[in-house]
Amino acid sequence: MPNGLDAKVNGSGAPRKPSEKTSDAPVLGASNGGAAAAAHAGGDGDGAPAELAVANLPFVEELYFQFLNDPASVDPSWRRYFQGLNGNRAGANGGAAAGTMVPPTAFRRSIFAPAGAPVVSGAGIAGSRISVRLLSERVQRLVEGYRELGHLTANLDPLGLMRRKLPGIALEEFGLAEEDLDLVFSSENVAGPDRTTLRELVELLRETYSRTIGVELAHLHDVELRSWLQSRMEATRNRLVLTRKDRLLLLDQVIGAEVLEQFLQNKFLGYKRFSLEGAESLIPLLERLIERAARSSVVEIVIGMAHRGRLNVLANVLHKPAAEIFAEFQDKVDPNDPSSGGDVKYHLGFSIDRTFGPTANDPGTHNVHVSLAFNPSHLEWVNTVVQGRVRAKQDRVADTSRTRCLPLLIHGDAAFAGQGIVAEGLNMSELDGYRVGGTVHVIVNNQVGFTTSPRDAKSSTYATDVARMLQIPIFHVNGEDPEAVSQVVDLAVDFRQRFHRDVIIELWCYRKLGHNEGDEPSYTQPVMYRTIAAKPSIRMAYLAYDAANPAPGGEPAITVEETDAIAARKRHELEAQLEIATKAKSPPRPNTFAGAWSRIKGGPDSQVPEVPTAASPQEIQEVTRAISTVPADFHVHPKLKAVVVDGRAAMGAGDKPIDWGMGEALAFGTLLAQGVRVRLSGQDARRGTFSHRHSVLVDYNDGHEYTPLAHIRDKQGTFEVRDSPLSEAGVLGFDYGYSLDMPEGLTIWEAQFGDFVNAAQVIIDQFLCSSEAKWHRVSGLVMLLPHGMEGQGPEHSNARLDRFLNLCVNDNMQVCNLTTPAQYFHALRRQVLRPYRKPLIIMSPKSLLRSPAATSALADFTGGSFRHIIPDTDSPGGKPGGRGAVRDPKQVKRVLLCTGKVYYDLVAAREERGYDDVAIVRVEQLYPLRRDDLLEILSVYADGTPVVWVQEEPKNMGAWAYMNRELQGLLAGSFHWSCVSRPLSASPATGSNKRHAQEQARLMADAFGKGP
Ligand SMILES: Cc1ncc(C[n+]2csc(CCOP(=O)(O)OP(=O)(O)O)c2C)c(N)n1
Repeated sequence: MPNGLDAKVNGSGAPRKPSEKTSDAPVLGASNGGAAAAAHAGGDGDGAPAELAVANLPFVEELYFQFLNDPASVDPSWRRYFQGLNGNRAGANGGAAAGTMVPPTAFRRSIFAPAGAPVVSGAGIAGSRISVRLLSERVQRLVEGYRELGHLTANLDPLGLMRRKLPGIALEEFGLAEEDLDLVFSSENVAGPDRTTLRELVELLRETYSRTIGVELAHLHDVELRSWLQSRMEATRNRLVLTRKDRLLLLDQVIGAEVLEQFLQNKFLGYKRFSLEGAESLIPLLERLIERAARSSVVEIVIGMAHRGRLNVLANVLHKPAAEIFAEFQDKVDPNDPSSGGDVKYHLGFSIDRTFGPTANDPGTHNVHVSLAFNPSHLEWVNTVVQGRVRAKQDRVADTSRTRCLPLLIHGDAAFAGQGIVAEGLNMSELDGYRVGGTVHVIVNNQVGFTTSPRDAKSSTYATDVARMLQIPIFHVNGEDPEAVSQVVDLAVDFRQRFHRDVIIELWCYRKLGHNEGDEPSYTQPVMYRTIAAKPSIRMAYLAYDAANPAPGGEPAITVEETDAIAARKRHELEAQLEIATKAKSPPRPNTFAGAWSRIKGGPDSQVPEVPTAASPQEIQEVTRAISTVPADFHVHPKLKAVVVDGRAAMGAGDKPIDWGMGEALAFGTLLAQGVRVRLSGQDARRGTFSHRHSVLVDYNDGHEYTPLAHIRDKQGTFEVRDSPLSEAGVLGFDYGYSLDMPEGLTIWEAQFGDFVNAAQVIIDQFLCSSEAKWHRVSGLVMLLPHGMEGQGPEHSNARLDRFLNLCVNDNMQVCNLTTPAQYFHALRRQVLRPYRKPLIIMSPKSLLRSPAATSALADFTGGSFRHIIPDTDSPGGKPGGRGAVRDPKQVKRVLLCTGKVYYDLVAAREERGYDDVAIVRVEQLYPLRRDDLLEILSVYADGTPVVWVQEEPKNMGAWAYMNRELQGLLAGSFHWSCVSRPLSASPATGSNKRHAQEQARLMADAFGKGP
């Protein structure tokens, strides 16, 4: 029960005058019963007592909070009243919601305030008798109000056109009034003095939270994060005071950006360049960010960004010689050199070593390697690729704190709000398998996406709202305030380095021209573009800022003439670069295979020799011992022990045929023993979707984990197997990125079922299959895509082999559909041991994982190598003696050519039917196809023998179209070439198991061509 209703406020001595319409405060405060009586007496029939309006509300509000926390603590008559409130979430049980109800944060929103009631009496609080505590609480709520909502009143939009959906902050909302401004309050929990007037406090809060920086913190649950940010911002009023020299530097950078755009416009009129004009502040922002990061132990930065302003970033941040950019505009490609002209200029990457020397505050010299990742047009899809690259770089140098390598992603506002891949990347940021120590995101909010206005592009208040899912601050900053931009950069970098989390900077600016330079933006945004046309440039805005906010030390303001001189110098430099470009014959070739890549090749498959991939018996034994042994105090699940521990020990000893899971474990283990790093990520990858892998064992008693492959020998490669979040696109992008920067490792992404891989189609199309052609970037990523028609319905049957094969050209990928564990073993080892990097797409098995037919002998691991095509002589029944054996190739009447699981169906059918004149040949690697090997294998059969491509997929899927393209001409004249498959179909498979079986029987009958 408040006892201070008659207290004097801060010694002002003026008792609060109660509203004449309401009960006198001492009466209200005298007893709960009295108050309740007043409430009832004044009730208007719907439970809203008129007496509770205005001046009494603080008392009733406080009593109500008390009731919410402990219903028994208030007088029964009050309790009855509160319980009876319409819509009272406390409910009939009284206090059912106690502790969960959020008290109104603003006085005007009190649930007791009658509609339309004035918020405070005209006399103001200072003139009233009121509890010191209550008033202080209101001040505290005001402080919290600014911290939580101050961003809503910040001046962010340089165009001044932004319409606010939510109200701003006014004293009245918190039960305070102008008259209270000179009262002194405790300000202990705000940076600065412990006591201050409300006026000073409000000024500090406004400057910190509502000037030209808006910061969103309300979603942070972690008090440490909030307190750190609040104290950093409040202590400086969220402003960095820059010296004249600093300001000149910023202006130099802004002018550099402006002059480049204008130069390109003049010299290459009509060319697309996706101008940065209107957002030139991005350049000083990035410059400061890179330097700050370099000074706080970052040695490598990987940037991902789209087209907007990219040429400017390349020239002015990455220091790509302008002559190279001009040469690209001049389109100086050698039409005979397939490696030139792979992508448009505003998608190209570049890298540079930047050095930052000593300053007054930092005596050190800092080097940082900055790369801009190659990028497709597809906005935002580079995000997780960059993060994967950074993770690999961190792993390479054992940067366990992940503070030495930093991902920096630059986004457009429409793209950030619209593309779902953004959410996937953000969700991955705190997961052990994908963490990179925090990505710095810069959203260049030019308030339009192509021609689409924000109201049609997002449902949220800010383009950045999706990032509120994370415990990270979101800074919004007006791009025309250079000191505010510098301040948020410092906060962002320091936050990332300290808390190892993502951080968001939204740079509010505008787009001076249309989406590209040929577009007329006033067709769709006439009002905005009239405002833009009348606006002085960012350079002028900076100058105006400098004049209005004098630099410390009484230094004179920077003059227009000074900036004109800078601009003239920069134009002169660009003229010289243009001359170099004009004289050059062709642009320089991008440097591809340097550093970690110097040992590695891309290009044609035939130019890189095969390497031995068999393991020695000792290596097999060593790995077997590791994977079939657990610590003495580890309790393997009783059902697993026989399969994984005892079973794998027997396989490794040669006492049992080796199955798929063991074959894979031996491939991983032998590579690890050789020091190779192995990373496998995918949904449920640790156990394996089909419960065949069990790479991480979980103690049956207490749930702790043991990873046998991490215990092969003291010095071995790192084994990392990760259950991924339920994403295909984001995770595949990440692992692809990882493979780019871990060329010596084995990096694998596994789909739950291959059918889901098309959720990541952009990564496949824009990166995996085309990055070498476009950007000279090669990847050795392995994709495991469970594939096979096994009666599981349309979405658990088909990894769309046809689509991968359709993308194959110029040896850009390898596509396999393997039939034995030994083949899988050799394919994985070959992928790393051969100094050749190409994505390897494997249609991986499902039922074959447990099929006794699909096993291999130990000798196939200690000898042999990967086989592109396997002739019939290696099939069960392919050798003389067995039922259905092919005795003499010359007697063969039909050759069945197939790939993957259907091979086993054909062998079983041949054996069942006792045919001895049908040969079955397996194509294990479909692309690149060894056509000569195939011809040689077929050469033992008589001319004119029918060669039938048999596939279980519908005719418009699987490998038929591709094989037909490859072989029709090759076999013409020698063999009769045809196809047996399921009929053409829109859906990959039937949903009926019965129908599946019928189709399968039919397929087998057709394959042998001898009827059912
Ligand atoms: C995934 C994708 N969809 C569509 C496009 C076509 N497109 C290019 S730029 C653009 C607008 C982007 O707006 P915003 O993200 O605000 O960046 P801005 O161009 O305004 O800098 C669109 C839709 C694209 N490049 N990528």
